[in-house]
Amino acid sequence: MDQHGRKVNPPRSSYQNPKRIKDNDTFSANPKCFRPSHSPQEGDPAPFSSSASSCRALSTRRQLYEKPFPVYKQPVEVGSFSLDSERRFFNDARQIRYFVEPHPKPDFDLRDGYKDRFVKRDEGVKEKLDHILRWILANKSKLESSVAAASSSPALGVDVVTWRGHLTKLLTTPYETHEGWLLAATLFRGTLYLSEVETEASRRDRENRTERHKEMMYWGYKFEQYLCADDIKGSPDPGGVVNTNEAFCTVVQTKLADHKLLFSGEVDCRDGGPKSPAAPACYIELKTSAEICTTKQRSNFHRFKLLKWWAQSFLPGVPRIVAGFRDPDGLVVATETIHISQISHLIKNEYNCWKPTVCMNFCCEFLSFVRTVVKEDSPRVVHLFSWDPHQDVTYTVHRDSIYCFLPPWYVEGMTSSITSPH
Ligand code: 0WD
Ligand code: CA
Repeated sequence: MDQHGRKVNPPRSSYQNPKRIKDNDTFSANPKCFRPSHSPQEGDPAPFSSSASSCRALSTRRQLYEKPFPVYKQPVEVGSFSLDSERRFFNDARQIRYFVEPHPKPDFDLRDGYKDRFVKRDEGVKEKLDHILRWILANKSKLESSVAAASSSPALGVDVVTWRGHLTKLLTTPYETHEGWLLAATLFRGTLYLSEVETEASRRDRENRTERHKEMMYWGYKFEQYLCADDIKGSPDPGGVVNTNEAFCTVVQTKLADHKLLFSGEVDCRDGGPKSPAAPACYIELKTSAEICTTKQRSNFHRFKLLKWWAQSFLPGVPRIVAGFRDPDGLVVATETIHISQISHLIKNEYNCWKPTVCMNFCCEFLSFVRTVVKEDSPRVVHLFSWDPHQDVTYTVHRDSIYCFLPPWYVEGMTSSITSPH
């Protein structure tokens, strides 16, 4: 089903009604390698081979994931939270912003304010899953009461808790040729928590960004300021300060095949119109990109940028992106609305292009792989999953290490019957 509840065909990279689609993923019996088989067996009752518990690696080869689109339930917003200008957490929507339609011929100067009206979040501070965990604790009784009725095994009623951004990285992995990733996994009270660990290469890149790159990173936030108002009837304030500590995050629940997911993602703004749909369908993702002047540039935009844009917004059920195309001096020359459901059509004439089904099947099978590997339920144990381009996903196990990421206040708050003040 799409965001409006209409039924759509599976290969169109949209959401599905799980009751209508048969989940028939199977895996090969190779004891050292966790690979999806090329030809799923209809009606196979066991998703894994009996030797799956000894799997050491997961292949990321695209061809292995060219299978029917897996069941991906329409994401449902179960809550939201805000981070203020000092990065303080609030269990409410105070930071939400409202989309204001730009002039068809905008003249936004994305460089404006870079030196004098920019407060940048300290990227050296690793927040891990902390904000999501705060939200879970603040909403613990609400989450647990919906589980009690279902009497399913994880105390929280979900199999996986993570950031949307981490899932985006998983979705794009089969097509990624430059940047690897590290994902820490901990099983706690039946729920798997996934938290990214910065790689050495990514830390080096972050610490050695050029002045030009730093300024261009600001442009995306400045574009948001030109299109967003703080109040439903307000206007954007391009003269204000851009502060990247501020965030509004949606928390959604959905299901990818048999994995119940709870994740949070930062949302740029919402449609505040009287006919706007309920969240997450009212949300709008804002993006900037270099203006497209040649067919080669158009092809690259389709093949590389739209993959990331699609993955990021498809996951939480955000239906549209408003893109600002800018010249090399940071002047926005055009804006365009891109509907997520149309992206698969936009790219279909590109040779050797990415496929939504490969992204979703890989993510699904990565989660199944993690499930077969991580058996010990303890906040003190971290399985560190590691991937580099052109390699398989592998892992190492760490006990009481620097990789532990579930904080004591969360472990205690979840274990006690009294709701924590965090
Ligand atoms: O600890 C970590 N390794 C990460 C933490 C990695 C990714 C995100 N985060 C946190 C950040 O605190 C951020 O507030 O998650 C929040 C956003 O989560 P997300 O929605 O799961 O992340 P993602 O989809 O990668 O990014 C969404 C937006 C970005 O928009 P664009 O249009 O550029 O994709 O969140 C912003 C950015 O505006 N963003 C961040 N803001 C501050 N710090 C960060 C970050 N590290 N990453 C993305
Ligand atoms: Ca954005």
